[in-house]
Amino acid sequence: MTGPARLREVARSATSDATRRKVSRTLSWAESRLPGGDRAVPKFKRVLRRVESAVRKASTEPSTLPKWNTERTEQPVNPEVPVALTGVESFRSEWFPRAGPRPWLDRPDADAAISRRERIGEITPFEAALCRKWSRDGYVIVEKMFADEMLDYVWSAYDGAIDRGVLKPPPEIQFPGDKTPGRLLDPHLSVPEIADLMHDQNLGHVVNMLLGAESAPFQSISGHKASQQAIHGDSIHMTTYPEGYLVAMWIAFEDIHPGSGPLEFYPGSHRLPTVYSADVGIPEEAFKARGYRDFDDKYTPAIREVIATRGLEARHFHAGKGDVLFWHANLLHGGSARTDFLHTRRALVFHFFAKGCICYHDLAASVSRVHVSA
Ligand SMILES: O=C(O)CCC(=O)C(=O)O
Ligand SMILES: [Fe+2]
Repeated sequence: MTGPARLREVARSATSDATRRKVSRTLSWAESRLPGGDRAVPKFKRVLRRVESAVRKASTEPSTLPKWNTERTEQPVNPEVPVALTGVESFRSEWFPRAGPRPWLDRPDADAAISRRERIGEITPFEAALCRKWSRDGYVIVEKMFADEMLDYVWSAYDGAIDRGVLKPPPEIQFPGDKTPGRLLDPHLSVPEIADLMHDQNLGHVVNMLLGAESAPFQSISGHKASQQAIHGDSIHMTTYPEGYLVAMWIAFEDIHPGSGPLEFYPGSHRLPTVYSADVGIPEEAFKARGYRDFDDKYTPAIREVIATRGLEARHFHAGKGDVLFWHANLLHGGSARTDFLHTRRALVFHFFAKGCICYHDLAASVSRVHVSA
C-alpha cells in the first residue's frame, strides 16, 4: 500500500472524531510534503509511526478531546446605534456612542443564559464549561487543539520564509550573541500556512461561541522568544464598536518552559473598566508624533496601579505544545521576564473580531486594515 493510502487506512480505523480529525490533518501535511504522495521517505515513515501510535492510544483510552456543537451558527453583530465607517470623526473610543449590544458572556445574566443553552442542546457540556470560565475569569485554555505535526509544518513554513528573506523579523536581542528572531506583525500575509491555520474551523468555532457572534480573524503576531511586553489590555491597541467583540488567542508551538518568559495574565481583570487612551490623558496625535512614549509614560503605570490597588494575582501560561489560550479584549496580560536564555517560546497570536463591528486602533487613532481593504 502506498504512503497516503496507508495513512487513510489508519485514519478509517480511528475510534474518536478528534483522532480522525488529527489524523486527517497529519495526512494533509504528509501529502503536501510528498507531491504525488506515493514515495515512502523517512520523514513520512516517522509521521506514519506517530499516527499509528495516536490511533492505538485512542482506541484504548476514552477521548478527552473537546466536544463541539459544530451545527450551531452565529450571526454578525447588529449595533443598537448604527455608525457608518465613513461617518466616524476619529477612531478613538470617546468618539463612539456608548451603545450595545454587549457580548452575551459579559452580560449580568450570562450564567442563566449558559445553562439555558446547555439544557436545550445549543452548546455541549464541554462548551458550557468554557463559557462559564470565560464569563468569570476572562480566559479559557483548550489543551492540545493542534497536533504536533501540524504545528511543525506551519512553523517550518514560517522559518522558510525568514530563511528566504521574504520575512525579516527584528532581532530584539536579549543576550550577547542572540540569533533568535524577534516578533513580527501579520506573518499570515506572506505565509499561506499561517493564514490557513488562522482559518482553522475549531478556532473560529470557539471565538464565535465566546462572542455569541460570527467572527473573522484580522491580525497575527509570530514570535520565537519572550516578548517581555508590559501588562496591558488589548482594547487600547485594538477594539471594536460596539465594544468587547474581540478575542485573542495564543498558540504554543512548543512546550513552554517557565523561564522562557511565558504569557502572564490576571484572571477576572476583564470585568474592570476598560482603560483607553483618553482615560490616561494620551492625546490623539501622540502616537503619530512620538510612538509608544505616552503609552509607556501614562498607560503602563496606570495599569500597574490598577493591579496593585485591586490586589490582582498573576497566572502564567505554562502551555504544552498545541495548547491554546483564548483571552478577552479587556483581560490584563503581557509577557513575563525571560530568566532562562536557553529556552525559546515559539508561538503565534491571532486576534479575531466579530463581523458587523467596526474594528479600530484606539492608541493609534486609526481604523483596522481589514476595514480599509474590505
Ligand atoms: O506574547 C506575549 O507575550 C504577549 C502577546 C500580547 O500581548 C498580544 O499579542 O496581545
Ligand atoms: Fe496583548
